[in-house]
Amino acid sequence: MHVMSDKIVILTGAGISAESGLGTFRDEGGLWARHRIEDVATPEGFARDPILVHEFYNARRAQAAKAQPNAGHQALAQLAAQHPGEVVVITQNVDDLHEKAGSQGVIHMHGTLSGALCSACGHRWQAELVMQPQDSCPHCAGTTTRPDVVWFGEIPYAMQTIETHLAEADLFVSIGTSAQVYPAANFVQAAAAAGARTLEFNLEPSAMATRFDDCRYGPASKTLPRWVA
Ligand code: BJW
Repeated sequence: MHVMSDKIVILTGAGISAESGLGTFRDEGGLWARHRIEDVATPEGFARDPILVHEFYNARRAQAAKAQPNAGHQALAQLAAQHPGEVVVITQNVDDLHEKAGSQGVIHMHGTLSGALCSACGHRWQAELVMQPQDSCPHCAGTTTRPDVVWFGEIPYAMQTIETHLAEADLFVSIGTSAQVYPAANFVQAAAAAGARTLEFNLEPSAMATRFDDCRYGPASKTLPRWVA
């Protein structure tokens, strides 16, 4: 990477995992073309039909377990190795491909497929590969177990930590996100307001493309290794 920066804050979205075989949400043929958001990605949908929601996430958990990181994930892990202590990865993704590539301390603002959450007491634990609503909570024995992911209308994880990172960023990089979902879509503005340079990687301009200082278009498995080299 040619730009010397003190703190590099990276936001990733579904596009970085697309070339690992995990579907995006809003691209043609994406998850939201085949499933109704209200049914599978809201607390109300889960309350109406928990079995349907578990089927949706069980299938994605099985797919993610088999997936391997691509050159884009690997480039970000390499970047962190080249700049020790200076790179923060915030992901909207619920897969673990950044970790499989060697990234550490990844902030999963929309939760993880590997987590289970008790709707009754809020306890969290490691999910089985196949989850069911009647799975018993190890803390309160409640039987309203859900995937530990953030649905519409819920508050994403680690927001205070993220706000601090954005305020301290010298370079903010957004990768493979359509920037249609808040609060992540606003991170570019927060980082720019705090004085960071901003850079977007995507196949095409995102909804926030005009807010970035610089944009690189193409598959992340090609553009990121080129950037990091
Ligand atoms: C490639 C590529 C390749 C493809 N290389 N690129 C009205 C106005 C403003 C806000 C709201 C509003 N009404 C409601 C809201 C809030 C709402 C919201 O944003 N709604 C919008 C629809 C308008 N947001 C919320 O409810 C959030 N909570 C919240 O706001 O709480 C209030 C609060 C916040 C902060 C502090 C205090 C209070 C929660 C949002 C939860 C989102 N959950 C999901 C599901 C997670 C679990 C799961 O995975 O199932 O998160 S929805 C889904 O969208 C998932 C994703 O993380 C998220 C973003 O999607 P992403 O990653 O951008 O994917 P795509 O498919 O959209 O885009 C892929 C991109 O990759 C494309 O651009 C491609 O071009 C590109 N690409 N291949 C590079 N090879």
